[in-house]
Amino acid sequence: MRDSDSILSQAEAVLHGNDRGLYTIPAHGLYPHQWLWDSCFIALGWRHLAIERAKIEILSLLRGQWKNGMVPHMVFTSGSAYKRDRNIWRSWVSPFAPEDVTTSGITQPPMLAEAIVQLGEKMDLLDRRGWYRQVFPALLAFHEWLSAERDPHGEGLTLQIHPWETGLDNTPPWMAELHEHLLPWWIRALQKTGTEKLTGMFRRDTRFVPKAQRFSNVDALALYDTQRRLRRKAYDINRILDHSLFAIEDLTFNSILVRANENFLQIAKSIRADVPPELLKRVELTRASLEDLWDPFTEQYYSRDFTTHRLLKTPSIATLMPLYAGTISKERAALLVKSIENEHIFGPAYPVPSAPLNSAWFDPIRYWQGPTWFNTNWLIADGLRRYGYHDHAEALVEGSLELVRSGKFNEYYNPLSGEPLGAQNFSWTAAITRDWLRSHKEKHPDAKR
Ligand code: 9WN
Repeated sequence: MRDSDSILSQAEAVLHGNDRGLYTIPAHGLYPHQWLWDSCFIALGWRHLAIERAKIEILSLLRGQWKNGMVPHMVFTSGSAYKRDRNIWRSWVSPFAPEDVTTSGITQPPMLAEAIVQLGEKMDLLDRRGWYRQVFPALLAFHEWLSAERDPHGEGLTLQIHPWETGLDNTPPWMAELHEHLLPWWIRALQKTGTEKLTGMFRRDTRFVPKAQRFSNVDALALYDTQRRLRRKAYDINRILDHSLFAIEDLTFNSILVRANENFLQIAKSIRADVPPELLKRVELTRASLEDLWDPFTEQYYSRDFTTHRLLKTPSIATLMPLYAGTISKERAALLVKSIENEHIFGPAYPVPSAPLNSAWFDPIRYWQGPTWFNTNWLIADGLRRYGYHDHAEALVEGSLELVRSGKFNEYYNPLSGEPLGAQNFSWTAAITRDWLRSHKEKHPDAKR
């Protein structure tokens, strides 16, 4: 067993190893660019080490902001080595893309406001207000874009157009939709003849991580096919929706949005900035509309099809995200907590699995279909505290820290055995470890952890 000081310094070494000056890559090899929600979680780690560096992490993310307000899910590293990656996206096909950097053409869960507030907590009042003023225009533009472009019917919930926008790539509810309704004929044909296996040769990800720990070849083909269709429509939401591609009101994304809105309003209030009345109304509506995702029969929340409003009743880690939103009733929160307490659902030896154990999709090593991830644990622990479940939150943090005591800061872990999986020296695992240990020390200076 290593003590917390050595874990802290090992976590710091991971962050320094992945630091590219302006931003921190998630991991060597597999993830050599900047990602939206990664940088937000990574900044939580940097804020305890060097607040200026933490600010740079967020500001460099904003270099990629589109003229219409979208903060893209990836900002690409420059240089000829990554030409192929930039070419997959070709952000320049959109008139809204920035000129100085190339980016992806979709977004990711809006963790920006949370990261901005968490950084602000490390500053004195004057610096905090200066920081908030510096980032407010970009944050406002992002929230206005989310509301205008991603909630075209004014329903309060935003729609997502690619599984990558949820941050949970091959998560069961999206994959179930894909397999049942949206798999293109040519991928079905490859699948039928077993020839999809050949495409494995062209996959870059499985050069770094064993195949069984990533998404399947069929899923990989479908993810890239969907991405290419979005590119062909120049990432123009009207053209995309006209062709009824994937459009899902994702539970994780919208739960995070509810909380992001609260943080956004807090920032605006603290600097006495005006929030357009239309946006204020939408914030209220979003909070209320999250309840439309509740299913009284199975007593849990789900994502929803944007067009038909059908609930996609496949449970996943998203099921617990309304705890982080913080606006659901105590009674509903209690039902969610029960499923975390249940060792056959979300409570195995190393919680919280990205798919419940009693799901047909559950696979303890396959990416977002079973393994335990640090960022979703950070969100759930935070939500548990908001509902007064302090002991549950502590147990979850302790259980997660147990996973890194071996000194391995992996991308994800087997929830049954604790085995480290995915990419090694993964930035947000290290950053969140630092955040948990440091925040705990600040609150309990004499504690052993
Ligand atoms: C696609 C960077 C990102 C995370 C996502 C995770 C994975 C990318 C991928 O890696 O997604 O965006 O290549 O699979 O699912 O949450 O932000 O760490």
